Amino acid sequence: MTVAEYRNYVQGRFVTSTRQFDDINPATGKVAATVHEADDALVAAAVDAARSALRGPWGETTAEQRAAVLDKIASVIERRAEDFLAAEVGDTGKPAELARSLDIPRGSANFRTFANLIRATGGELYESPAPDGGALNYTIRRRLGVVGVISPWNLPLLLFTWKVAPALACGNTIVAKPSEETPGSATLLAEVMHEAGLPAGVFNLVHGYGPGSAGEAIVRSPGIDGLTFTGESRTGATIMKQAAEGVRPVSFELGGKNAALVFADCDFDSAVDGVARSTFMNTGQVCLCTERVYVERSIYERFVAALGERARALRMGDPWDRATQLGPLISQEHRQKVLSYYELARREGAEVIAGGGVPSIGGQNAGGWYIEPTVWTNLRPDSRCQQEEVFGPVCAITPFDAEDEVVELANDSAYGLAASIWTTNLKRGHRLAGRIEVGLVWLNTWFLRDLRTPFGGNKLSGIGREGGRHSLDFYSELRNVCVKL
Ligand code: NAD
Ligand code: 6OD
Repeated sequence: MTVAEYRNYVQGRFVTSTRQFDDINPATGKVAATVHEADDALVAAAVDAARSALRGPWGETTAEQRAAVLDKIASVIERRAEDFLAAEVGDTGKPAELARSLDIPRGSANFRTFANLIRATGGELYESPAPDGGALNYTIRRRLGVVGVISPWNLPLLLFTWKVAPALACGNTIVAKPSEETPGSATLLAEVMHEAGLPAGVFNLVHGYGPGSAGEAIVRSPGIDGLTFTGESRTGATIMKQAAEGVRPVSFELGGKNAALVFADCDFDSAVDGVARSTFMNTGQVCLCTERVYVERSIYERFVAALGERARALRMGDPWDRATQLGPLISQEHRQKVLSYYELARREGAEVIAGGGVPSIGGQNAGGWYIEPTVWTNLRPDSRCQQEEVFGPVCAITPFDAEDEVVELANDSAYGLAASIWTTNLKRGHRLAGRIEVGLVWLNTWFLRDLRTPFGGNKLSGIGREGGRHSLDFYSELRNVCVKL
């Protein structure tokens, strides 16, 4: 098996370093690549390169010119889709079918969306009263500067490009770090940037870990004008403290402990399908995944049986096998964490309806970090398993009797990212959408995205919104010009 080599990309050149670490394929437990870790000096060089590039031709580009570059990047991603697929599946072990239908198309769609948006975005204009005549106030949009992008491992290409694309659309330059677990698709993206003719220094990629490594070096660098981060809430809190130095803006997409509310009048089969997908997709490693399911009592027993059945039927194994529905967890360490919740749930009195352990997988995937999809009942609302984000293929089901009661249960969380409501009573659906303390509500569906809509969370789940013009508002600053007429 060939072991790939992932290098940093600084000032338009691929750069090695003296320190390297292994990138493990979670579906086999074997080394997939060697990654060159950027030290403080290389991160500083990347920040310098990004700052100089702001003063170069990129700083003078029009929105139309940048949109054309973004479209070109999208086209190259589409042409190299199979390379991205191999990198993404090799780094995450997720089923190739999932990456083919979700992660890879979103990589290019993120660039196309923000290309179209920046072309169409205008400013505000006010005709204002003023002594001796009037005044005209208008806004112009100017880039934020050098943007630090730090992203997680669960949807590597999707989440990385979700931030890189709007940052470029607004005319910024970038120093970006993908997760140490999933450096592959970001490295390919650097090749794409090179091929698309992005001027040297506009996009810089550094590899490494968080604390004491490239992540912390980006955050601490005074040359970074704004930070956009997706990852754990705890990491967000650490980054926020460091970003306070220099009063730099942050955009945070953080953890979740998302609820599904299932009413007796739902379309039963599609609710079971939807909750199963929202619990188990990507082996539960999506920030939007459902971990708490509240089901109206009259259909509770039937729902528990049906979801348990779904969990037991899921096929795990080789990500390249079309029959595989569930990949491994990202790492041995993460599997240990999820298994510790499986143990804790038992101590907290859970009844284990399905799963709860490690499956036996043979062949070349015997060393992968697979785990059984799991369904719990009988957990108290204040139990740790109902309050803490597990980030694995698991949910707890709880019965409810009344609408007010389920709203209170859903809102009993330190997180506030997403919720899904399953009911054919649309009046009730709209009413509840306004009462649940989250940034995203899906009614009779889940993870159906329009990239123009605001995306983000409340409480521990984040700060700010990205998506559509909300991304442009973070990655640029508005300047008001007042003209006395
Ligand atoms: P993580 O916070 O451990 O790491 C995310 C990134 O931050 C990685 O690149 C890591 O190297 C870096 N990092 C870690 N500590 C750092 C520090 N002190 N300074 C600078 N960089 C640092 O998160 P993860 O385990 O990669 O991802 C899983 C988490 O991300 C889950 O909590 C999940 O809910 C959350 N997430 C949220 C969203 C969202 O949109 N809200 C999307 C995806 C994932
Ligand atoms: O769809 C998106 O734009 C997005 N940011 C999804 C986040 C998923 C979390 O894991």
